[in-house]
Amino acid sequence: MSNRRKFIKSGILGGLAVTTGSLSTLACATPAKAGQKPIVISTWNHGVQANVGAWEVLSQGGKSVDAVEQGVRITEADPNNATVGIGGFPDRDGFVTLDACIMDHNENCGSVAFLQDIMHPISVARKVMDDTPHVMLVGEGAKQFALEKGFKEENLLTPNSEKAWKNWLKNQDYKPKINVENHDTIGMLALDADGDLSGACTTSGAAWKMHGRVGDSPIIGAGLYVDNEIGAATATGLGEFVIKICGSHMIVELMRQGYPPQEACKEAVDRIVRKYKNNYMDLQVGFLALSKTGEYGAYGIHKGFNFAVKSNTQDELIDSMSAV
Ligand code: SD4
Repeated sequence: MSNRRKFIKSGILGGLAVTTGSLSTLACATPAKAGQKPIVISTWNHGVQANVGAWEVLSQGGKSVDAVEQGVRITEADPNNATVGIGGFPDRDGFVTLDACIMDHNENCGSVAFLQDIMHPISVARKVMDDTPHVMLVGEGAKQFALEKGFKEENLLTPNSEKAWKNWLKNQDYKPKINVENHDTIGMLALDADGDLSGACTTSGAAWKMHGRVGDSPIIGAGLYVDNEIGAATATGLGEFVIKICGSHMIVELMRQGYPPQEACKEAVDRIVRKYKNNYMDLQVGFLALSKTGEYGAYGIHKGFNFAVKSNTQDELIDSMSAV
C-alpha cells in the first residue's frame, strides 16, 4: 500500500475514533502499524539531501543523534538555501541570526538562539547538550561558547541574501508569504537500528524579522520534541504560532494517548486553526512526527508543505495533507 494511501487510511480510522469515542477507543481503533527501522524524515525539499547525510550514519548502525546532526549540517552549509545557515535571509537590520536545537533518546537537549557568524548552529547546540550543564545559550554568549569550542567565525550574509534584503528595504513590508522564503526550516527526526529516537531543527528564522526575534525552532517543546518511549515531532512555518500551542510537545503527548503520528500532527494544526481563526489563512505551519515504531505522519495548515523520507525501502518526497 502506498504511503499516501496509508495516510488516508489512518486519517479515516483516526477520524472515526475521534468522533465516535474516547481516547482509549482511539488507541484501540488505531493499533500501532508496523513502521520502519532505521528511518529518517525531514521537512521540505532540502530534506532529500539532508536525509542522505543522516542515512550514512543510520545505515551503518550509527546513533540517531549523530544522524540528525550530520543530516541537517548539509542544509546549513548550502549557501543557496535562504532559510537555514549560510545564505539565510537576514533580519530587517541586515544580520543573519540563527536558531537550532537537538534532542537525543535520553531526553538530553541543547539549543542556541540568536547566534551570529557561525555556520553550523546545530553543532553548537550539540556541544551545549554534551559539554555544558545548560540547555540553551543565546546571542553573544552562544557565539563566545562556539568560538571557545573551535567553531570558525564567518560572514553568513551571501551576496544573494544581501541583495534580497536591500530589495526588501525598499518597501519594508513584513508579511511572511505562505510556503515562500519564511518556511524552509529543516526539522529532522530519526529512529536508529537500536530503536532510539532523536531530532534536530535549524533555521535562520523568519526573513526580515525584528532584530533579536527568536522563533520556535530552538525552543524544546515548540520546534522539536523527542520522547524515546513514544515518538518525536518537529515544526516548520511561522514560529510564533507553533510556540503559542507548544506544537511539538503537544504532538508527542497526543501520540502518548494513542494518536497515530499523522492524526497528532493534524490535531496540532487544527488547534491553530481553531484558536487563530483570523490569522491562519495567511500563515503556514507544518508538523512532522515519527513514532517509536517507525510510523510517520505530517500535516500542514496549507497545501505545499512536503517532507522527505528515507529508509531501507523508501526514498521519497511526500506532499503532506493539509487543513486548507
Ligand atoms: C521560525 N519556524 O523562525 C521558523 C521559520 C521556519 O521555515 O520554519 N522557516 O519561525
